[in-house]
Amino acid sequence: MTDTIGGIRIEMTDAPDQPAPSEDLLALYRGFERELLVPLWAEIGELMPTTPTSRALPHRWEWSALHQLAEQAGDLVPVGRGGERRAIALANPGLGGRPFATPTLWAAIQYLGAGEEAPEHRHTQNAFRFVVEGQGVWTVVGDDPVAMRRGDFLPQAGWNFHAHFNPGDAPMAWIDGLDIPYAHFVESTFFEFGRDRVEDRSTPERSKSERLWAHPGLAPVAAADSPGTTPLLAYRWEHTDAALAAQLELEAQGEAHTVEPGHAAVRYLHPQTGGDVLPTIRAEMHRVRRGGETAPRRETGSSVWQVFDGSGRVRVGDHEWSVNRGDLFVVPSWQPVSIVSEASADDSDSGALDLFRFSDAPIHLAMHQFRSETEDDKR
Ligand code: 1HN
Repeated sequence: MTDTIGGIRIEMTDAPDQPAPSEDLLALYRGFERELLVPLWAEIGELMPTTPTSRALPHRWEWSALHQLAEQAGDLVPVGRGGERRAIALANPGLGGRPFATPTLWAAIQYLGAGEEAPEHRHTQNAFRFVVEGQGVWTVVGDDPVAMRRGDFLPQAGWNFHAHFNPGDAPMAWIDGLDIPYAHFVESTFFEFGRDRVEDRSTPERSKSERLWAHPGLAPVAAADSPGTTPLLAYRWEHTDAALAAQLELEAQGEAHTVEPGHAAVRYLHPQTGGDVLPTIRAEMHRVRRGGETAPRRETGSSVWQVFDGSGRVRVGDHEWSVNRGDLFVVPSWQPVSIVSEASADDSDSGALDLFRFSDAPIHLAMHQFRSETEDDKR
């Protein structure tokens, strides 16, 4: 309930024992305003909702529209020092036009034409690349060129110098995920330019990081600890694909290692700690068998999903969309998400619906604020 005295809004709230509007009350509220004070009883409903309520809205972006605009940007807008990247961010319709996919996460499509280079720099924000189509760009992290190909997940921990170059004759697009909105909100951001041109244009199949770290269950004894951020710079699709396939094969043989029937999932992990790959970002790949449907699940914190393969329908809160390869959608905090794997209109895909997902779960876990729930948990 709101009342106004002399132009000042007085929140009466639902709290018991609120005084009737009076001249004295008006003087009190004017005093609050003059001294830049706000009484809790006027705000408690918004500050302490009984469950998380997000300003972010569920939303889907279609890859075809995104890609077409990125291509246009490739024709019209150069990439170089100053602008740094030809990255075009998803702006959640609930977040006032800022380049924020969710209150904590940035997601963008990045486009690099044949022969182009995105100059070296470093920032404290944590980042990753995920490749939904194409290949041919190397991201150089420090002095380690790392190939980018379809299905690869490439984490990029904060404060490492990095540049990208495209030595081939075809453009390439991918998605970037970063914790920019979070870092912006807590005001912890540092940024530095690196070399204007990275001289080493070698294009190794396997990066040094993979040669050292991409051996299951093995870590170099001499390696220093890198708490919170993975030293492995590329998680290759062949491994992710095999891990998901094995879960569904074992399920078909009567063993339950899936999240739920018909729904396999893996999480990208730090090889030294077994924890999440980045201090602020969790990343996973999900596979829902054709005809499968996931139970509604919700959790604290927000996530961004991208369809990697297949098609289907996705429900987030009271929004529902059909999704195809490359489409991105946002799940705000505590909104239930469920996924149905369906044949596409032209039935051209292989069967299962594969989805890449990243979230801010590590922040919520570190603060002991993480909760998740399915319909089953409530029974
Ligand atoms: C950045 O460095 C990259 O390295 C992508 O590819 C997106 C968005 C804001 C600030 C830095 C990249 C970015 C970014």
